[in-house]
Amino acid sequence: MKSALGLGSNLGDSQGILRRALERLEEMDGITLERTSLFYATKPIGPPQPDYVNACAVVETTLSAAALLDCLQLLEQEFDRVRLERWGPRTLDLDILLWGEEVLDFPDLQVPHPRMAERGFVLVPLAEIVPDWQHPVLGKAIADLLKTVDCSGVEKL
Ligand code: A4P
Ligand code: MG
Repeated sequence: MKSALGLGSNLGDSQGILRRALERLEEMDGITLERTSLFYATKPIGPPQPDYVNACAVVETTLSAAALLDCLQLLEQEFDRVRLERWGPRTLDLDILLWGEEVLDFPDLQVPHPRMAERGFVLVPLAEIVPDWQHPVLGKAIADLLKTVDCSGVEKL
């Protein structure tokens, strides 16, 4: 299965953390990193907090979506993520954005990521690598969704 992932960090050496997280992902059994976006400096959405570094990646995986989520959460822990508050600062946040063109709705996993279509910090890096991927709920390509959001707080690093 092809899956799109979102990466974010706004504590510590964020660019270094994202770079190492991508290396670690590639090392994991059942996950092949296919494409990685550039890194972007982004203004925070949510409570006041430092700017983020965001990126997206496309992986090919033999894992189930639940097993991929477990891997991502292990990786978050590896980078000492402290969960203080929802939408608050974090050393590493890894989200499953898309799972092929399937819709998943489990208590602990909703894909497409419920807030991805409103967020420039997701759509700008995602459109860079997979502009034609169709959002299965909205029925629009990523590049078209991108035209509908404010991207003023998103800048290439
Ligand atoms: N979960 C459900 N669906 C998914 C999914 N598709 N991918 C569950 C990953 N996890 C998913 O996540 C809480 C729970 O969501 C997980 O246990 C998992 O079972 P979390 O990562 O612990 O909490 P969170 O990230 O603080 O909450 P949430 O709601 O995921 O926040 P968001 O929507 O990810 O927003 N501003 C900028 N500029 N850049 C950012 O990256 N990120 C956020 C976090 C806020 N503002 C930001 C950014
Ligand atoms: Mg998250």
